[in-house]
Amino acid sequence: MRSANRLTFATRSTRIIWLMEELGEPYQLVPHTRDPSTFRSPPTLDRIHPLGKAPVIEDSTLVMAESGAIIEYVIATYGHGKLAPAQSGPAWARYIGWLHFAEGSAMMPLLVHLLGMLTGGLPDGLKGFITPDIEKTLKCIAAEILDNGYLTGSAFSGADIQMSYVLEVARMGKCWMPIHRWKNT
Ligand SMILES: N[C@@H](CCC(=O)N[C@@H](CS)C(=O)NCC(=O)O)C(=O)O
Repeated sequence: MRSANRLTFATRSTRIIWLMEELGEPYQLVPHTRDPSTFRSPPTLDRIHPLGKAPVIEDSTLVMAESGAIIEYVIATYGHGKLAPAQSGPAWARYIGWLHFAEGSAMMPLLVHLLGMLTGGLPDGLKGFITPDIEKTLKCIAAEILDNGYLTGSAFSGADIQMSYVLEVARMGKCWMPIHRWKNT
């Protein structure tokens, strides 16, 4: 693969770097530095993809954004059967469920919470709205890991890589706790 673009400072791009390392596939890492005052991506990323977000990959003539989709594409193209269950049956259904859940549902309340922390606090109404979602999300993840070891059963997969950054945001937002403690909540 030609490049996996990384926006410097703890970002979702770590998912793609981890994935490429797991697969042992060669890739070129291109760091982009956030604007220190706005914390947004620099114009160099807009020149690669109109969304101007990281991660974004370039593979031959393909330019692709959106981490979950990138993971699915990379595993289908370079996985050789690794890091995803076969494409049918309950393990695959769980796999795509977690892969989509990460950015489709789990990330939003956690990110709103984190942005609130970093910008002086959330209004009570918004806080009250997202807090139950955060609790349900984290309990659900913890239950799955405690029961099975990994999110899609006993095998490590791209879904674990995708969900790892959700836990990283929970950790940054001081909402995550050691896994065994969830049992008693
Ligand atoms: N849902 C997208 C989110 C991409 C995203 O928001 N990336 C952040 C870095 S973690 C970014 O580029 N932020 C800079 C900006 O929005 O200006 C994905 O999973 O790839």
